[in-house]
Amino acid sequence: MKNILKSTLALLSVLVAFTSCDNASKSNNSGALSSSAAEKVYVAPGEHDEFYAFISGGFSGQLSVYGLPSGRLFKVIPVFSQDAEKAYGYNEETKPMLNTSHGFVPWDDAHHPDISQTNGVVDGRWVFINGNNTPRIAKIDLSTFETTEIIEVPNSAGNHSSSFVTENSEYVVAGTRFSVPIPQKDMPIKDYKGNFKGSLSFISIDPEHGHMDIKFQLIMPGFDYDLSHPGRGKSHGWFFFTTYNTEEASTLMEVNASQNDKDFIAAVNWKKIEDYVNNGGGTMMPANYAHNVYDEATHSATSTMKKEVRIVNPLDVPGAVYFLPTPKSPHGCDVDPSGEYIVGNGKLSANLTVHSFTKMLDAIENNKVAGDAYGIPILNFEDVLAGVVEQPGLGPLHTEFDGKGNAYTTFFISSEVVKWKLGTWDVVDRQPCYYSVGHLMIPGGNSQKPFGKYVVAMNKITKDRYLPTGPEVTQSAQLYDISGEKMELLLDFPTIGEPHYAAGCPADLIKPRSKKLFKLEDNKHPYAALSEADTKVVRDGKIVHVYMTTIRSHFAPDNIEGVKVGDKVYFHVTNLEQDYDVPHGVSIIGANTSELLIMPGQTETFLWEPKQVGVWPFYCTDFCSALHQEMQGYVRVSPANSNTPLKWSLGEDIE
Ligand code: RUQ
Ligand code: CUA
Repeated sequence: MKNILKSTLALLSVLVAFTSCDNASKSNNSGALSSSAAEKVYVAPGEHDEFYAFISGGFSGQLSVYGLPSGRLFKVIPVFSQDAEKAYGYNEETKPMLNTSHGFVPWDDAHHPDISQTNGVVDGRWVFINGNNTPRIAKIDLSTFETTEIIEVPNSAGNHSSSFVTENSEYVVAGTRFSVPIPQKDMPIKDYKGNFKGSLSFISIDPEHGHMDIKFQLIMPGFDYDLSHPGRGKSHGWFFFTTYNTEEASTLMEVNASQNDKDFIAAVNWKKIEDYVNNGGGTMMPANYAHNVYDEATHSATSTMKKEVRIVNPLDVPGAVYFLPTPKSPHGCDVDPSGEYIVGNGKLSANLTVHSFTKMLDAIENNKVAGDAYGIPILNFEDVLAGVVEQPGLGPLHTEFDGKGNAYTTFFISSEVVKWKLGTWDVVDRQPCYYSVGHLMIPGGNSQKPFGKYVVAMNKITKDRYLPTGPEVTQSAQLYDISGEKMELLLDFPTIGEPHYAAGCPADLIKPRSKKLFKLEDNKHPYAALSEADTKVVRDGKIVHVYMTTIRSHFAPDNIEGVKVGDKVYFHVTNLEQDYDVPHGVSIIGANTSELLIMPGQTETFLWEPKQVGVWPFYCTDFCSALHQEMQGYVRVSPANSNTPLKWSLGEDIE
C-alpha cells in the first residue's frame, strides 16, 4: 500500500514538473504561423461568422457566445449568476430563476453546454448547461439567447457528468460527481464506503417547448461520476458515464482514488429503464427541488418547489446497467458519430482506451460477466475493448470527432491535441496547446454529424500568451483548422471565466430564428403599461407601484412626487419601442439592484427603497438616441410622515 502511495505521488510530481517546463519551452516558439492563418480567421467588417460557439463560463456561471472562425465575443448569456449588465437575477422578473432548495443562489459553476438534437443532428433550438455546485440544469432558448428554464437536481452533488442531450432530445442527462447519502442525512464521513450513493438523472425534454422534468434518477454505487455522453445511431438508447474513485475513498483523494488499475464506464440502457418507468416501475421518493420557468408572454419567471422524484434501483431492471472496466480514473467519456466507439480518457493511463458497442452487446448477450459491483455486472475488459491508442500523450481528458473517421483528444499534461484514426488507432498528427488544454469542441461534435472544419481547444493556463493583467490573466481558447490532414493553429482568443466544454453549430441554424423584438400586443406582464395613457403610480400602504414606459427619448412619467422614505417602490418599466435593437435602460440613485435593460416590447421591474429625503434623478442607461442624455426624470422623496400627495406627470410642471 505504502509503495503504491509513493509511486502515485512520484508519478504526479513528475507530471506536474513536466507541465511547468513544457510551458516554458513552448512559449518561445509559439509565434510562427503560416501567413494564411490570418486570412482564415478574418471575417471582414459587416460580415458574419460561419459558426456560433457557445462556450461555458466555468466559475462565472454564464455561457458566452462567440463567432467562429473570428473568435469574436457577441454576448454573455447569464445563466446561473446574477448579471448587472442584463439585470438578470436583479430584476423582479428573473430573480425566481435563481431560486433553489437552498434559497436564492446567485452563482454557480457552469461546465458543459450541449445543443438540442433532432435525428442525431444539432438543431439549434436550445442549449442546455449544468450548474455544478448547487446542482442545476438550465435551458437557453436560442431564439432569444436567454435562459428560460432551470431545474434543480436533487440527490446530486457536484453535477458534473451533465448536461448531455440524447439524439432526439428525449433527455438531457445529469450525473452526480460526488456521491452522498441518499437521502441526505447526518452520518460519519468515514462510513462513506457502501453507504454513499451516486445518482444519474434523466430529465425529459418536451419536444415542442423544451420543458424539463426529471423522469427518473438511477441510484448507483458510491463512485464519482465524472463525464458522460449519449449513445447514437446503433447505440441510441444507451448512455455512458465515466467513473473514478471506484475505491470509494473519502480522504486524500489524489492518492486514494487512484489505487484501482481500472475504474468503470457505466453503460446505461435508458430505453429499458424508460419502459420500466412507463409501466409504473421505480418508487417516488420525497425530495425538495426548484423548477424555475421563464414565460415569454409575461416576461416573468416563476419558481415551483417540487416535492418528490422517481428513483430507480438498477438491480430492479436486469440488463439495464453494466460496468466496462476502463483504465485509469477516466475523465471524458466520448462516443463517436457512428455510436460504435466509446472513448474512455484515462487521466493516469499511458494508453487511450476505446470500447466497442458491438462487442459490449455481444458480451452481454453471451453473459460474459467478470464479476459485479454492488450487484451490477462487470464485463471483461478484453471482451469490450475495440482498441487502444498506444502512448498518444500524457493526461488525456476529452475526445471529439470530425465525422471523417478521425478523433481528436486533448492531453492536459503534455498540452496538446492529438489526432488519431478510429479503427486503426494510429496517431496522425499532434499540435501543441498553449497551455494545458481541457476540453475541445468541434461544432456538432456530440452528434452523428460533426461539422469537421475547426476544433476549438479550451485551455486552463495562458501565462505569456497575452498582455499581462496582473496575477489574473485571461482564460483562453485556441482555434485550429482541421480540414486538412494536419491541424493548423489559426487563432488565440480570450474567454470569460474558465472555458470548460463548448457547443457549436452553423450560424444558419440559429440566425433565421433569432427574435428581433417582443410584440407589445403579446405582452401579458401584470404590471405592463402598453401605452403612455396607461402609465400611473399606485400606492398600497408602504408599497408604491410605478407603471412606467420608455420611448425615444423620454420616460412616462418623468416627474413623480409623494414617495416617502421607507417606501418600497417598484418601477415596472415597459419599453414601447417596436424596432429592432432599441433597448432602453433605467436606474435610480441608491438602488441596490442593477439597472434594467429592457428590450422592445418587454416589461421589467426593479425595486428601490429610498433612504433619504430629496429629489432624486433617474436616467436611461443605454445610449438609445441622439437625445439619450435627455432621457431622465426625478422622484421627489418626502419624510416618512409627510403628507405630500402622490402625483406623476410628463410634460407638465407639477403645481
Ligand atoms: S471538465 S477539463 Cu468540468 Cu468537463 Cu474536463
Ligand atoms: Cu433610452 Cu437612452
